[in-house]
Amino acid sequence: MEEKVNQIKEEALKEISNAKAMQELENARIKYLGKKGALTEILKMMGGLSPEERPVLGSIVNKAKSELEVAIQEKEEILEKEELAKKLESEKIDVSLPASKITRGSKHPLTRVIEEIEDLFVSMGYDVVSGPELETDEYCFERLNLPKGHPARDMQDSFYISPEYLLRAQTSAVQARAMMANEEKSPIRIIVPGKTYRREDDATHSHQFNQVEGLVIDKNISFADLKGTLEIFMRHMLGENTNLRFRPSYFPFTEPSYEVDVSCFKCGGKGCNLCKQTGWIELLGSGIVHPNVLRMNGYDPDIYSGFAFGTGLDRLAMFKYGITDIRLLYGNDVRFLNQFDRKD
Ligand code: FA5
Repeated sequence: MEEKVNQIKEEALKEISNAKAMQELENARIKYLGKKGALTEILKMMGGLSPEERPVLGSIVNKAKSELEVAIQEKEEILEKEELAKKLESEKIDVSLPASKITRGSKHPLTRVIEEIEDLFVSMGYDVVSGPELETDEYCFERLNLPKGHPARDMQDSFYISPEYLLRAQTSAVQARAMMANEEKSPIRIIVPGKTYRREDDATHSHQFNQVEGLVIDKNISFADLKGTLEIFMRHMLGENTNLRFRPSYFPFTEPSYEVDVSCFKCGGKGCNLCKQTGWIELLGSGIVHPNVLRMNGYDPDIYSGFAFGTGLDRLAMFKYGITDIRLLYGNDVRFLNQFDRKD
């Protein structure tokens, strides 16, 4: 029996040493050490031996098994090294080549504009606040002097979720929220950048767009404060030589109301394609907070007055960066976005 074990062992060692690939080595392991392997089969025959012979044979077989295991492990290491060397040879990695460039994302032009506006207004003592995009009819319209059925609601074709809830059509909704949330009814100085939604879609209108709202409430706030603030705002965003033109307009939550045009920064006001030869570009709505709005949201209009404005951020970004179609801002095309990849 011992001779048989030795014979199997020698045969196995030969096969192990001749193995040229991992699979051949594995085949040898199964053939000799596997469940039905040659040495395992010998162990199974021990039942027919005398009690004295059994431990002797057991130890011979176990010794042979561990010798084969060691041989397999050693051969495995050799084959692994050989395979790695072969791979390195065939891949021919040139370590002197420059590493492939990691593409870095860049800030979206809208994010840049929002951050620029926030920095400016924070430096003037404003707070940046936000409100829900899924808004109630009450805050989006009713508390802004636009009761149900008011004809001015037609100017904002809105996405209603239910008769009471809609995707907010204007950040002005946060005017009412800020006034209601202020329990002491103390002065307010806020800007509200955020997403707004209307049923519109063309090169200059998107169903989802961004606005920034401004609201100041204090004692003795006048049109002069509104005008001065908007001049600082627009000159900061569009250039020091920007002029403003206030045109009387109508918004139910401000009285008087103005639409504000800025002098065309492309032609300096002479007239060009961008400003449709008028020299002016319409940019925002504004006005003096309507006494009804103050009253409805808990402020006494005999003590307090205020101004508010709301501008489309997308349009501002389009003018600032010369973008011709609003849909480019929402297309997620990296070729477009990469153009704004600056170091800041
Ligand atoms: C308003 O939304 C008022 N809430 C602004 C306001 C605030 C007036 C405070 C008075 C006091 P208007 O509907 O004009 O106004 O929209 C304001 C700006 O949002 C527009 O000048 C335009 O720049 C932008 N805007 C409006 N609709 C769209 C749209 N579909 N896509 C992109 N920008 C839009």
